[in-house]
Amino acid sequence: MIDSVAPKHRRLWSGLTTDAADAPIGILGIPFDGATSFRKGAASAPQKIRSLAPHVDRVTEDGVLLDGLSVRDYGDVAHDLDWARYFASVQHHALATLQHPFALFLGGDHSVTIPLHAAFKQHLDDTFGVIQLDSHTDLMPVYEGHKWSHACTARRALDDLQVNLAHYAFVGIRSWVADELDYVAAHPKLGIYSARSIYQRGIETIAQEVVTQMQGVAHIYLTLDIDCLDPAYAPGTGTPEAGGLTTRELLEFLRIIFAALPVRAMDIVEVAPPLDYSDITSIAALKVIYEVFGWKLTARS
Ligand SMILES: [Mn+2]
Repeated sequence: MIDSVAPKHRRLWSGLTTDAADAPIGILGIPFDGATSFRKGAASAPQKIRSLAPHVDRVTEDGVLLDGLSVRDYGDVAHDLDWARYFASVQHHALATLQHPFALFLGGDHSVTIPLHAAFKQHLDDTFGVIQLDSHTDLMPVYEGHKWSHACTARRALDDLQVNLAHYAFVGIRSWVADELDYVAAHPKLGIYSARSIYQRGIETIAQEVVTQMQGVAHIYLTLDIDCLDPAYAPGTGTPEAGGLTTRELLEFLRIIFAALPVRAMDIVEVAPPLDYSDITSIAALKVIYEVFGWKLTARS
């Protein structure tokens, strides 16, 4: 009889899950942190975030009831010690997830975005724009001997997938590898929105500038490296950088972007539960996810 008193939402994704092929949202976990340069732990993020979801009811912060929304969770891409084979598997499973009108991917370190971007391009059979929330630009051609380092993610999209420089926006930047400065100086069309510019001019102004930059882009992929947040708001991440965004600023930025632009796919990467305190970082990711659910639901109705 215990079951009868358990709230309805004490289930995966607060009871919103379905097996329906036409669910508005598809979810895929990529528990991989083999490409991190500093501290590991991101591999356990998908399961940690899922485990926290049943503690949240199916309501957004503005009181939007999510009962009209369903999500299909494909689980996690199974581990494989062969890196190339693993990324091929990620791309394959991402293609299935992208059959849904909106795809949400849970990393993993930021290298997992490399096969996710490849899947997005393959699915669209078209080019796309990228909004990268991050303290780092990840613009290294090679890092620590590998082109698939999490420090190379943006460069893979620009060099290998021919994403238009003018359709790539970096938001929250405050840390560089010295070599990246030369690349940015030589490619002024890239949109660089520093953490300092957000502090000085306000997140809404910066969000509007990103909307202007992306005007006319038909498909947008949003990659959210949780280290865009200040370590006070997201201590559980492999390469934290002081001086970042608040969780409130992140939510307000995303609210403007999702209202104005065709974001078709999104990942949340670099959440590292073993490095976290009191699950602050996973809870921030979960907050973002439920707000995204709400924006996608209200956009449909
Ligand atoms: Mn980063």
